[in-house]
Amino acid sequence: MSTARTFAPSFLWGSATAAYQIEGGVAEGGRGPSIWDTFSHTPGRTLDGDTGDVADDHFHLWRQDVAEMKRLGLGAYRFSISWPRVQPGGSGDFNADGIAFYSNLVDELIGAGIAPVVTLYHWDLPQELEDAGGWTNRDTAYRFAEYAAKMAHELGSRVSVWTTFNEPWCAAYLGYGSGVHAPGRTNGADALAAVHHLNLAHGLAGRAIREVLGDDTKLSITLNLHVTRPDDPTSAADLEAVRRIDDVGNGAFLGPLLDGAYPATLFADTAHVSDWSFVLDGDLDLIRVPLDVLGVNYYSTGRVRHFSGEGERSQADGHRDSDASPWVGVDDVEFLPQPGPYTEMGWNIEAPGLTELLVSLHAAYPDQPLMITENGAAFDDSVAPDGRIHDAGRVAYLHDHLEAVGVAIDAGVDVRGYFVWSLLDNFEWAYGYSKRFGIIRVDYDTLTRTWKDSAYWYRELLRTRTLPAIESAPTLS
Ligand code: PNW
Repeated sequence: MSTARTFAPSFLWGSATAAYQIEGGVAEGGRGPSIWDTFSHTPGRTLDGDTGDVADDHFHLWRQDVAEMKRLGLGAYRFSISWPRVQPGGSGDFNADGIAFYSNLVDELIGAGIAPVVTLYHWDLPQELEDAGGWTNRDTAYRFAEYAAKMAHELGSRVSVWTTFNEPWCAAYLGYGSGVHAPGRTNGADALAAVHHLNLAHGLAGRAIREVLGDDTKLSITLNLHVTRPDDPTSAADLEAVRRIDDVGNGAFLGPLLDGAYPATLFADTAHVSDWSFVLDGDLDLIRVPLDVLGVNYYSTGRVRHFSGEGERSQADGHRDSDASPWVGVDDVEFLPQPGPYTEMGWNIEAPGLTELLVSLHAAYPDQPLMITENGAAFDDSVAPDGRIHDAGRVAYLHDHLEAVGVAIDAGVDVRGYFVWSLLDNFEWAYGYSKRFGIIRVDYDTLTRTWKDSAYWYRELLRTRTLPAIESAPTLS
């Protein structure tokens, strides 16, 4: 039995979305094509050939969506800017209509008392830049910094937090390694080059934003950090497997962003894939900019063991099947199925993993404020005969993970806020519309928005700032 828990008045409560997942309007208002338009329109890339052409039609329904947020009582809204909407080719001319769309959205949010938390890149690279090499091309990092500076200039101090990237891990390893995300390339060396150029782009953009807006501006990046357990904690080989996944998955970003260096072991582990000659003198100084807050996306955990090379290797790492692995250079590690329960994504539910992650981040970076920029769950949310959506599984998931955040706060971790993924059901990348993460249901035929029980639950939580007690308190492992 847990007891009720009240969060501090300064704790930021929000919900999150991403441009390509909700906007639609892909050929409207002067928007250029992105790698996700190309990818989703390529047969076989997304489930049932789903695309973001219409999505939630947020491009037209944005005022209504902000009204829903206001009804929910959100303190903040995390959304992403579609780069090709504001700069169709990724370099050169900007598109005034595209910029106006986001400027109006920001004004509407502020008018509703909601703090805009902006992400500059949630995976929708302008196609023209991909044609020139995408994130394997160092030049893309400089183009990104120009785009960032322009947006800082246009939206200015109306934006509460500027986030450069959402999950560069996905952009690099799923986009260029396993190929299950756009641009769908499967080359380990390219994926590592993408990792570095995304890091570099973060540093260049962070500096550019600070130059435009001054030191008061709040700068951030959001990472999906991997909580990975050894199958046998007494096995040195399994612990080594965890270390390798940790380096490729977490250290490749945390290292340069917060420590000013890549883990030396990462270079050694991936030497057979890449010589990392794309890391130039001075890059690491450019990448490390003080982060006002580090965004943490958390959904699930992983379990690995050393793979001896014999028999079939299990790859139950929660990623959609691909012959190529996103774990570049890590050939002797096996991902094992986790015990349930699971969400519809097949991801295991393990709230204490979030406490663990936050506590370990705080131990490594004691002065670094943190924020949960995504947490949520896909469930089959059918509409009940009473017309409501009784998503008890999602309510339990959100409750237990907020409890896990509370436990971390009690342990001294500086967590500034929490954003539910997602405000609306939306285009779940390679899974198309088959997975629903929203606290608000979207009927894809009528585009009608309907609050699920979780939305009513979240509204009450935001009103009281108090997480009610539940019968089965999550236990810390
Ligand atoms: C995040 N993985 O994606 C994204 O930021 C969202 O756009 C997305 O809708 C949400 O989580 C739910 O999937 C991820 O394979 C996609 O580890 C894949 C992974 C992690 C996060």
